[in-house]
Amino acid sequence: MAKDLENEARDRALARIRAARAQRQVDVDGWLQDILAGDRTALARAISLIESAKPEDRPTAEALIQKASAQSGKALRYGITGVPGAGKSTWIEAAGLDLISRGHKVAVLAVDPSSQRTGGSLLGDKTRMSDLAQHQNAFVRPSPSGRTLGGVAEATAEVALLCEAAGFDRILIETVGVGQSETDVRRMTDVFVLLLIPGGGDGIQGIKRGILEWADAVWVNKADGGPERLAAAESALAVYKGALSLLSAPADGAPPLFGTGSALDSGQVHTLMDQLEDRLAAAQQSGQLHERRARQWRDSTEALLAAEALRQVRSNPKFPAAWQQLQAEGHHAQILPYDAVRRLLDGLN
Ligand SMILES: Nc1nc2c(ncn2[C@@H]2O[C@H](COP(=O)(O)OP(=O)(O)OP(=O)(O)O)[C@@H](O)[C@H]2O)c(=O)[nH]1
Ligand SMILES: [Mg+2]
Repeated sequence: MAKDLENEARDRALARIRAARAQRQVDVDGWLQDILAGDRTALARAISLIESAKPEDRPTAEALIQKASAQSGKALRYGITGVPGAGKSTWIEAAGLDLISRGHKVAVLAVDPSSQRTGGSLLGDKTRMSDLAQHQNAFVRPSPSGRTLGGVAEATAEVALLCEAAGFDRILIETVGVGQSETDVRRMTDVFVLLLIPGGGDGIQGIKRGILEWADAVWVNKADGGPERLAAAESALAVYKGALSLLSAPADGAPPLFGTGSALDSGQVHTLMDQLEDRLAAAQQSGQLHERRARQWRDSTEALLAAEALRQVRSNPKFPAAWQQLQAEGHHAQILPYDAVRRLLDGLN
């Protein structure tokens, strides 16, 4: 009798768990339906979940991303980088409005690793992009705090995917071009725009070599306000072209577009957008875009694999002692690093 009661209680508990699981399942599906139907609140909530630093939020976030990925792949992604204050947000607002006038729906995301320190520059960005932010065919999302579980770039890629599922067919991603983040952004965008400013010291303004090689368009911004500024912009562009000619052929095969202009001049931005959209259409036709995405997929997977392999090695119980011993002896014994790595890995097995 007692046994029966026990069994009954257990069955009831199991049924409750199953129901809760099913409920969660329904939630994810319903949630995704809302996102697909264009519900902004549902999208914003999903993005917050992706950016959450709580491990318990991760399974739901992953379930959403997984399901949403079936609806994505059709949007085109722009990456915009440049030194702080180059005019990226201003340019994006003009470019975004231009894309909307062509019938597109535009999502703007920002990767700003510094925002953790400064408390977020995106509040500023939202004000700067006020016309775009208020447009019904646009979605402007403040940058994640940098406290997400994975990297900021990974979170941005996931957010971009959700935005695609929500029907945004042009995703513009702003990143400050002075750190690692822009290389990550390059890995997830179909076209990469570098903004420079006139008179920025050595002309390439501390922009990393990788960015120089990968820019699809280089625009010296703030070429307005008089002949002196125009001349300064032209000379900045000349320095840049000089720097680029020292490098090997562009990694993607297509030489970058060069220009000077003003992000405050919508006509000039429109002209550049014409060229970029034409390029994207041609790359789609020729299969180049497909190749680029395949390469991006491989690079991202490789980067993840490297990080995961390192994590596994470090979590091996024998690792701390072996690592310490190697550090204590390796240098004095003049063991070459690759030899040290081999010995270390052998010792862990
Ligand atoms: N004269 C002129 N001013 C511009 C132009 N583009 C941007 N600005 C101004 O430059 C300042 C910085 O512009 P933002 O668009 O915020 O620059 P940003 O690169 O997004 O800046 P961060 O996100 O802080 O790195 C603002 O005051 C803009 O109004 C331009 O083409 N010409
Ligand atoms: Mg900005």
